[in-house]
Amino acid sequence: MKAVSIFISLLFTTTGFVFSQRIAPPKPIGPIPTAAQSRWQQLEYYAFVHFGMNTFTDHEWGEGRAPAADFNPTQFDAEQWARVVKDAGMKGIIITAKHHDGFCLWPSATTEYSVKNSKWRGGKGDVLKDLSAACKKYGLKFGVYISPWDRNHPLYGTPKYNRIYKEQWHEILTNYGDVFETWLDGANDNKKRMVYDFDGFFGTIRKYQPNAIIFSDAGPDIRWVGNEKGMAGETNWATRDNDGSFPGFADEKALNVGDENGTSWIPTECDVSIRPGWFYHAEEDGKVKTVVQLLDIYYGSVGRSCNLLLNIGVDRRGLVNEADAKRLIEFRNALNEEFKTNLAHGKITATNVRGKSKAYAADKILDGDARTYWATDDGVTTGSLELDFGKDVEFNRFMVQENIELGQRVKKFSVQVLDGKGWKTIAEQTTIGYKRILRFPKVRTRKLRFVIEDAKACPTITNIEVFDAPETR
Ligand code: FUL
Repeated sequence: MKAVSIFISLLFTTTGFVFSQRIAPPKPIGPIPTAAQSRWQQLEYYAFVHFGMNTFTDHEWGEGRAPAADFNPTQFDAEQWARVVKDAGMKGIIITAKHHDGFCLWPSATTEYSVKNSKWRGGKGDVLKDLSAACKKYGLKFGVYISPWDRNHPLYGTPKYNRIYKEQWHEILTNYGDVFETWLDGANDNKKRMVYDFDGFFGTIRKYQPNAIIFSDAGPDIRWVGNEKGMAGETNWATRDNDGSFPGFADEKALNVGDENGTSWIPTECDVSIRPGWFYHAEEDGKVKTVVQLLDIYYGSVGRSCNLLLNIGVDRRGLVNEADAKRLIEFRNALNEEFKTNLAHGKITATNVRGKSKAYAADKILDGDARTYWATDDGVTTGSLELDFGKDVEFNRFMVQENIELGQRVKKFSVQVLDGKGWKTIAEQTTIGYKRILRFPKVRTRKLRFVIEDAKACPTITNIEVFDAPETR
């Protein structure tokens, strides 16, 4: 009896209530995100902070020889970082707790090369303690990068170092509350060619914080985008063939676009710095990226289904420099202008609706609910939605989202508008994924068509929005 009732539901139609069979949702296709990956994807935009011994030696890659004592920020204030990041609309901070020079920003028991032997706060300071507390206070996620490459540790280059590195993760993941993302690269010493125990590293992270996302160029949870410019491929599959991959041997081209038929769900993260360098250098105060450059990065990352990890090099005072803070707020204001008013309202129809059911009807993409979606019948991999605004509207941005919980499906789509002579294609693209945003010259029209030209399986589209962004950019 129970089994039957699951399949029977009430459907409301214009003619009244009718009994109807519930139409089963599409079956997932290919790999799909874990709950942690889905939560991560929704963060979209968060901060990287490069801060450490390099800040005081003016280096990018310190050799691990500068005396620990030299780390001495004069006005260190993690809450100032958190306020700037929060006001900038970013969702969290990932800190370089240890860069290649091996200097630890927390008083690790694994080395003498840390804040405990610095002049800062008489050796009693702990950057991770202050920062994790500040993130908590401001409702931000807290994440950590520790470099496997360690140019200071005496055991580096021997198998014993793998234990040291795992112990460093253990300390970090058990002393500072929730860590949303752990970040590591495969950087290595050219001469020592340390053999890293990556499986052991990942296992340690999983053991102490199973919900933390693990970043490296080879995953396992999220992948590098293949460049440090903040630019995902125009085609960007969250799926990836990852067999045999390990951090440090990145196929940059393949990482940039993913693999259409990849066997793992490993979405992309775009790491890019707001200045030329990752660490703070006073001579770069005039080289902070412009709002226009940051918008290009936003469209090249978030606009291509990639999360944006925008780096700030905190300065020698231990503060986000005024020049960066100002630009981050200007960028936030610009984004607010870009996406001020969603103009996608009106009457919407579809060429095909799954089982003719209201549960998958075209209007599900206008309801602002990420859980509902328009879907077609199984096997129907092309089709379109037509939106009648009811009056002429002007716009130059188009946003579309797939229901990635059922796998990434769309391979090719286009956007058309009705002008005096008929339907005109204003944009054509390939993948969608979690979110795709297109920019094009302003159009004026009463009707818009969103056309799926090709998909791996029946499309599942959760959301469409259009915006009229300022023309000055
Ligand atoms: C790379 C490092 O070598 C750079 O210095 C920087 O930290 C960047 C984010 O990751 O692997």
